[in-house]
Amino acid sequence: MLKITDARVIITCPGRNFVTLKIETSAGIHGIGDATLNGRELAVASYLTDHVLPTLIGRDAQSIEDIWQYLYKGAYWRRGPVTMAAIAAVDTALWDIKAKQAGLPLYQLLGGASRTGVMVYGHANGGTLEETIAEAVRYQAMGYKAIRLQSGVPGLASTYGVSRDKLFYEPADARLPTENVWSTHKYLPTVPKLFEAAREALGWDVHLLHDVHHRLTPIEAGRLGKDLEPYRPFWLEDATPAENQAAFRLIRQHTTTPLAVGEIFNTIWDCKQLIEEQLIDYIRATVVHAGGITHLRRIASLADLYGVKTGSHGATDNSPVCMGAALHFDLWVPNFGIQEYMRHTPETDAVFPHAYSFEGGDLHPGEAPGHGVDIDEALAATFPYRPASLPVNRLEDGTLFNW
Ligand code: EZ4
Ligand code: CO
Repeated sequence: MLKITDARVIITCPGRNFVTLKIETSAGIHGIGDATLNGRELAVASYLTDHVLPTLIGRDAQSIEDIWQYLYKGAYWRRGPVTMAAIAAVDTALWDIKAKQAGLPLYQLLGGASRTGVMVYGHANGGTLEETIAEAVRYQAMGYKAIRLQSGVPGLASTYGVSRDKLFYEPADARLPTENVWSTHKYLPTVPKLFEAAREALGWDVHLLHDVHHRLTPIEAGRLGKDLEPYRPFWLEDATPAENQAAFRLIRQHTTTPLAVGEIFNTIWDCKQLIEEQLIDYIRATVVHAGGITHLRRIASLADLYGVKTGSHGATDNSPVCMGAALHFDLWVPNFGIQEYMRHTPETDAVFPHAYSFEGGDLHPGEAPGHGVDIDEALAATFPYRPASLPVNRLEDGTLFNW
């Protein structure tokens, strides 16, 4: 028995907000888990502090599965991003503790390394096609084997994925939601042009990706996928909102461009049909938003049966704690595809000292016992919480649209 003696939530804003759960045990071993839900941080913090943590004190930290089931079934109100981020934080912290107790890096407990490193993709973006290509060239020079391309759309003031600060994209940039304007008609022809220019500048060895960010109808997505086929994209992400999983049938009928979806999914039920009908190629569920290592492992196992690979979300709002845990998962998972990697700022890296490192286009989780990420609480306390919201999106006539 390794008793949970204390558990608390730490909120810090070293450039952007992070919610971190720290669990302490009778043996003096502690573990941490990421609980950050971008723009809704305090809801998860309250869920943990007010409802979950009081039930954890005195429990055996070694009973990861039992605690997961207790928090999932015991809430009665199952699923949802707030609940599942809270469960993920507990689960991640408990895996951290178990691996530290064993004196092993977490990937060893999962089954050991299946590969030498975790291929990641970086984000090249710019206001214009030319700017984006120049950024992509820079990423290629840094050693990236895979690069996501996002570019501004002529005639639109702003769009998803184009940042002010090139390396460190963060869309939650204002106290209240910024309002963007969207036009599918203006956007659709720009992406094939971007990919054509990218292949010319970067060649054919590098993998190229694009995120539609839920802005197309299935038939529009089928058209875009078809137009991109000559440039062999690695994937087209979030082509259409996925509440309606069957919608992907229509996209599938029209294109061989590989499809990725799932960064906002929180359970296996969100992707069951997508996987079983082989409507997607990559599942983007991640540790912090899909119930932790324990649940993500189930999603990946289901996906493996149907030839679907993993491609976990790794934006800057997934804290280094999530990234560390995800990299152990990625190093082990048999049906690994790719891992998204948006770099954190130096301030964030200082608050979360970590064992993972980037080399030659891959990340490696390192050999430190646990998931290899910790939190410097004294430093974290110098960056107080600052409310921030994700943007909203309207069509040119004012109709509220998907962001
Ligand atoms: O918009 O993480 O692929 N990455 C993404 C991200 C998401 C943010 C939302 O918090 O789509 O940029
Ligand atoms: Co995305």
